Amino acid sequence: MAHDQSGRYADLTLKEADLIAGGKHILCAYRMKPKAGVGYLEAAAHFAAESSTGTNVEVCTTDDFTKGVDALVYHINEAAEDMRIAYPLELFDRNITDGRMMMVSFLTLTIGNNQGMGDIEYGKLVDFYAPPRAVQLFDGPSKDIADLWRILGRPVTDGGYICGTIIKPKLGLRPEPFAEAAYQFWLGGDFIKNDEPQGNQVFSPLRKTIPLVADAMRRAQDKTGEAKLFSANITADDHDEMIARGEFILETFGSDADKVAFLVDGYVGGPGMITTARRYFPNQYLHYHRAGHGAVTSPSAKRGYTAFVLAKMARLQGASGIHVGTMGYGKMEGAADDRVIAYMIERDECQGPVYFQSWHGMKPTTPIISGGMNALRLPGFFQNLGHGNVINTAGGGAYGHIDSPAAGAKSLRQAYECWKAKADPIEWAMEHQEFARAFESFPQDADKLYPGWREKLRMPGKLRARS
Ligand code: CAP
Ligand code: MG
Repeated sequence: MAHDQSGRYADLTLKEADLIAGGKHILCAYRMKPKAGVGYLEAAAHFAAESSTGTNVEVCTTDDFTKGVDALVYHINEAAEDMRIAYPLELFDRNITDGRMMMVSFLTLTIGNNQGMGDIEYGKLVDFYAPPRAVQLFDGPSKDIADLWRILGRPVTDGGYICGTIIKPKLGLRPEPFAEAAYQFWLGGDFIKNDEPQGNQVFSPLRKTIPLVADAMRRAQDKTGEAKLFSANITADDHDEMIARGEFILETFGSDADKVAFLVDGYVGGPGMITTARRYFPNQYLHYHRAGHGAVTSPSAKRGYTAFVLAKMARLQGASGIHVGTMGYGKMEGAADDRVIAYMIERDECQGPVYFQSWHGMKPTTPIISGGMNALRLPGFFQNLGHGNVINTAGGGAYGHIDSPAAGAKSLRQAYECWKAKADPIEWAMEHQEFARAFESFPQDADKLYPGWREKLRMPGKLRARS
């Protein structure tokens, strides 16, 4: 067991407001519980020591300067498991090439060794505050949703709902059926992403699939007269492999390369992959997919960090968009008040669960709404969020529509328009065929969300929607 270091690594007289006004610390709020028998402040101080300048004992090499950069516990509330630590900015590693901060260093300190300490039951990062200097020292996004709205020919503020899908099945399509699935959706929708495991499988080599997708995009644009968007997965272990994929994709899309986003699996891949994409391809929209994050962000996981923290880190790193879940309306874990995740990344200032954060003009990160969504679930989702300036990708919701992927896409857009018009969804369905057919495509959802829909939509003479 560590000796009590609270004399050095805790100062409960420090005021949060003063630390924020000083601008010299990153503040972190944890839900922390010590192991049985360990005092709360003692555990907290050891946590701060291990996360900054210390270890479990005093070391003789420590000098006065070292002590000046200690992380300090400045607030504890044992009953609420609330522990807050101030990390001096000097603790964080900076690039030798350009002096900027790096997210790996933030992670290594704030949720590094402290995640496995013997005297800590658990410690989960629930919020952090980045002072103006730290916001300046992260890349932030280079492209944002306004760039996509511009390509789609829409207003660059409040350009509205971007209707998207994920090519499904998740794996197992060869190049031709893959490109055909893309074409069929683009006849009705705006945006397609690779599903996160799709890359260069032997049955669907990237060098064969991507040219067919580029051709499908061109044909869909010709047919509809509308611009289309594709988010291509360039996730790979190797930096050079990511660049090779990205360059091949841009070259292949040629004059449509501006319509390509790059998808990177930032949780499994880590900040290095996100920064590779952000810095090497600054002209492309960077799509942060977070597969695997539930291992640490799930409310059932007591360690790690929350989905809110993940999203906030993603904006600092430069993600143009990140998945934020469906706030309880889709298939993935989530709750209505996950709204704050979206608000934090899209606004210039926002109150988080603990800290009020200003972004000082850093570009926004788009909330990407995905996971079990379909046209029937969208009106409630928009009602909860309060706006529709998002990218929504619905795989099952598009390819599961009984008429066609294009009809699935149209049903999604009609759902957005229904919410915008503040219309009753069943009434709306009577006037909008694809939306009406979504009720028949997803009858379990329809029964749950719109009881009585069968009678209302199918009563003889009442189904005004064309069939
Ligand atoms: C959705 C999805 C996304 C999830 C990830 C999937 O497909 O493609 O990866 O949305 O979760 O594989 O599940 P469906 P999150 O539309 O068919 O459900 O967005 O919460 O990170
Ligand atoms: Mg997926």
